[in-house]
Amino acid sequence: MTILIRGGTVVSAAGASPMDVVIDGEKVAALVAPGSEVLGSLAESAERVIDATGRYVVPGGVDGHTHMEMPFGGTTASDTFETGSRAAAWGGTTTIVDFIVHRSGEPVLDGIAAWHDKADGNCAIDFGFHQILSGVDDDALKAMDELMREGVTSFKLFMGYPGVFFSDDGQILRTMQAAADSGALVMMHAENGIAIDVLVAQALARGQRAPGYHGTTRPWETEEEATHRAIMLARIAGAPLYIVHMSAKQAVATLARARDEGLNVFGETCPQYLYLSLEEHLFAPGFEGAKYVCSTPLRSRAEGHQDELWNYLRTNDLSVVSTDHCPFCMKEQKELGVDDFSRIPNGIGGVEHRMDLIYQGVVDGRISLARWVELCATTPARMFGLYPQKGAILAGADADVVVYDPAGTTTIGVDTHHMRLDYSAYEGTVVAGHVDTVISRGRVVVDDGAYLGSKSHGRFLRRGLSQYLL
Ligand code: DUC
Ligand code: ZN
Ligand code: ZN
Repeated sequence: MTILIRGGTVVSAAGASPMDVVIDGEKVAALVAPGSEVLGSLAESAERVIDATGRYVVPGGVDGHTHMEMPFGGTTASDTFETGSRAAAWGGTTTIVDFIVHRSGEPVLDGIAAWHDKADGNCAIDFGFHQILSGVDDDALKAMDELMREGVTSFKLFMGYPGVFFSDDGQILRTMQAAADSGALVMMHAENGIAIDVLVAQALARGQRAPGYHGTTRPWETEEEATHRAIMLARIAGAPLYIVHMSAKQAVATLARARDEGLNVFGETCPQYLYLSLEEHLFAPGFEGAKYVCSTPLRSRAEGHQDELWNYLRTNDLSVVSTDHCPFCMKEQKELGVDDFSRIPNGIGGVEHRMDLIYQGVVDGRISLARWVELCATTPARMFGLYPQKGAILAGADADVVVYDPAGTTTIGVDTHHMRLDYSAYEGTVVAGHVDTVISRGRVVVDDGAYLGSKSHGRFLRRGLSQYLL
């Protein structure tokens, strides 16, 4: 199908300009200056013309951190690839990169087949995989090369969750050394899980069982210490490092210092850490706080973490906003921890709302329009070896395009969202901006409030190396 998007303002990581976009089949064919003579004939031959007057035309969002159907915490994340990718599309995200699970002692290569079984033919938008490696051993190190050949070029390690996903410092160092040789990207869950387990046991012994104690038993020091240690190990190995879901301002300050010293290290944060807090959400009355149990935890607003994270996004000390989409329903899932916060499955669902919540940062004067696109599409595409196929509207790129109405508004809530989740972490929040039209590889999947996508549309993306490698 040929589509002409006319009259809009195309926004890239470099800025915004009035431009018409021509889509031919699955690809962007051309960007044309308005008023150009070629437009007349294009407008006549296009099978569909979308009037984007007064709208922004932006690259489809790239969410580099999701957990569809993740078995975790005694249950399984509630969104399947089908339901979660549909919700992502509704929110203007056209690519996800999901994590293949591996647990200590299991054969690593069993995971990729299981993830293809879940995702292939069930995903409304294009998707790639990262690989989790737990308790790294020789089998895991060998598997890394095989996975790289399959287009899985990034590997997540955990300094938290002892006995489940945890790797010790020697295992982390060996993985980083292998990554330094192969060009793989190591992603780190930076929390000192050994110390956290002591604090959790002590809190429970004191009778502190409510969800809020999930936050107080994971103090900022446990994130900052692990962040520092991970950076030092990466420095020894000479490997790049990407730290996921950063929430503590002190940890990001440590990352920023390392970047200033020239180390090739990067940080990601998520909307929940920019909007939600320990006091208002995790310590909400009764069991309400369970909705907000995730790791790293929400941080104190009184201590100013949220404002500092926005600043770090503006200054590029934080490079990417992902969602860490890992939804668990209150009923029968979060409820597993009704008497004991340490049994509440860790995770928040948000794949649908990232573009809108970060656009609100533009409206609030925290980041520029171009930075919105850079944080939500262009940098994640580059970071995970998908650019320029994804992350930008360029001739020859995949036609993943969102027509975004800056004058519209979006009301977030369980009655209107499309995620398979029986609550919303942002219930009642009204944000500026509205996703009008979403195009995934040349197919209109969301059109003015109607869903036109299909679960068989999304294709697996064999990713290249991170484009931030030196
Ligand atoms: N943190 C979460 O909150 N959920 C999934 C895994 C993780 O690291
Ligand atoms: Zn994590
Ligand atoms: Zn995660």
